[in-house]
Amino acid sequence: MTQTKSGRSSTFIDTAHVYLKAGNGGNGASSFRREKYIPYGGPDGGHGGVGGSIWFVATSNVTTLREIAFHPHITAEDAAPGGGNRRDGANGEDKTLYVPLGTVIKKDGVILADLKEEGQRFRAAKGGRGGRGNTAFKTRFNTAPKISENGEPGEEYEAWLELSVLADVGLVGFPNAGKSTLLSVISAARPKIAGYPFTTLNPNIGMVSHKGKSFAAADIPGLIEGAHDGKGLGDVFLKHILRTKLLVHLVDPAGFGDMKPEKAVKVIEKELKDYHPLLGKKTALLAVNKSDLPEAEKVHELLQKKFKKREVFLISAATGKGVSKLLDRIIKLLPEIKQADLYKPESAAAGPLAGKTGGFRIEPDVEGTYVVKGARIEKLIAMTNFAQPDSWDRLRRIFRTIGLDKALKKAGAEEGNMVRILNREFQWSDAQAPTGKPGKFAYKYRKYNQDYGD
Ligand SMILES: Nc1nc2c(ncn2[C@@H]2O[C@H](COP(=O)(O)OP(=O)(O)OP(=O)(O)O)[C@@H](O)[C@H]2O)c(=O)[nH]1
Ligand SMILES: [Mg+2]
Repeated sequence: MTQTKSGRSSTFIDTAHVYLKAGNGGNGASSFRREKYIPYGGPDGGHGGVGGSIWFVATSNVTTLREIAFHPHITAEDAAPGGGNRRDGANGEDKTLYVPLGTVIKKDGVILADLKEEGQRFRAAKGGRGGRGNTAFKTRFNTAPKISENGEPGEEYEAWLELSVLADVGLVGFPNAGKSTLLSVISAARPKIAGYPFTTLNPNIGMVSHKGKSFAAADIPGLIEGAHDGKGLGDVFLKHILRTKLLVHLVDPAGFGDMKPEKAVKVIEKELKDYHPLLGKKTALLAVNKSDLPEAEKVHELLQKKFKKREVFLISAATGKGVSKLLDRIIKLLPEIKQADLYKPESAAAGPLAGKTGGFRIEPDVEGTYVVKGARIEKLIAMTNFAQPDSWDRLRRIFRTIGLDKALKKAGAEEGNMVRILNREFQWSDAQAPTGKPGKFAYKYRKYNQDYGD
């Protein structure tokens, strides 16, 4: 296992900042049937294919976000354009990424998905729809349309992935208390065990089966005083027990350093509470470990006396003594814990998911320039094939229908002003449109070569 400078294992990574770009839809085709002896063959331009989407799938086969964090540029395939003879373009292939159970996907601080179940799927970025070929624009009045749509751009944004390990039971305690030993005894997990502090550098999870019941247990690195503030390895991993239902607090009868076991228990519990109030309220079973050591029994009695309302167990992770009784209690307690009391990942800011806003808004830019923003209108621009005069007419018509002309006029737009939408700029004119009736607004157009940052 490789180690980073901080001494932390670099194989366990629980956050990833990624850039997602789903595949663009294919452009529709504008084409006409041309065959011998068939005059006026009619439009036969096929539709573009659908762009590939990006999916995240939760699986217990993966335990870290490492792969994703190291390859943060995630794209799905673009679709192929439509062709003549009604040939539709091929769809782009989807991209599927596997993430550990307990992965939360966020955009601008808002939770999009919380993947908790085995096989749970989330489409994080949707591939663009294919542009329609000119066959779709045939009407009674226009039997030979030279209009085809461009493909819809695939969804594109930056996302944050955060993993908080999902386990029913969390094992906590000072370093060297025997947490990893216990996990190795009750499950098939094989965490590293050694007689020095901070053996465990990242959380381990094991499935425990006991008397026909099963649950997941997580062993997190040892906590020390100040862990909630970042001392030791503590705070990085405390979040991983936030979502557990129950804690088992292992106590070393020898205490920790100069600290007596009784004090040690209080220190750990304070760390938990200081990190998050919910951790302080979680049901926690105390278990004095290493019962084979001579002082263990006395420590057990003492703790039982000091913490009257608590259940205190005496076990030996090494010999297995008392472990079955502890597991009995755990499987009895687990179903009694209410889901409602558990921690739920929170969104940083409440609000509607971005990208869902219909309509548009006009923002004055530099003198004489207006920027029009809105998901729908921007999509319309992206899907317009500006090489086709007929597409132009269609765009003008839509602008009029959705009220953009009126809104621009109300916003103070004057003859010759610029109107910018997405990466295109139009010159706005109240004069006669090339094809329209007098008094309708016209747009002359020029393309911006580069995209705008926002
Ligand atoms: N005598 C005795 N030793 C034990 C028992 N359980 C664990 N140990 C020993 O205690 C030491 C620490 O055990 P670990 O399981 O690595 O402890 P940990 O709590 O995971 O420690 P960190 O990962 O450093 O936080 C090892 O040398 C174990 O062999 C026990 O029941 N009796
Ligand atoms: Mg350990």
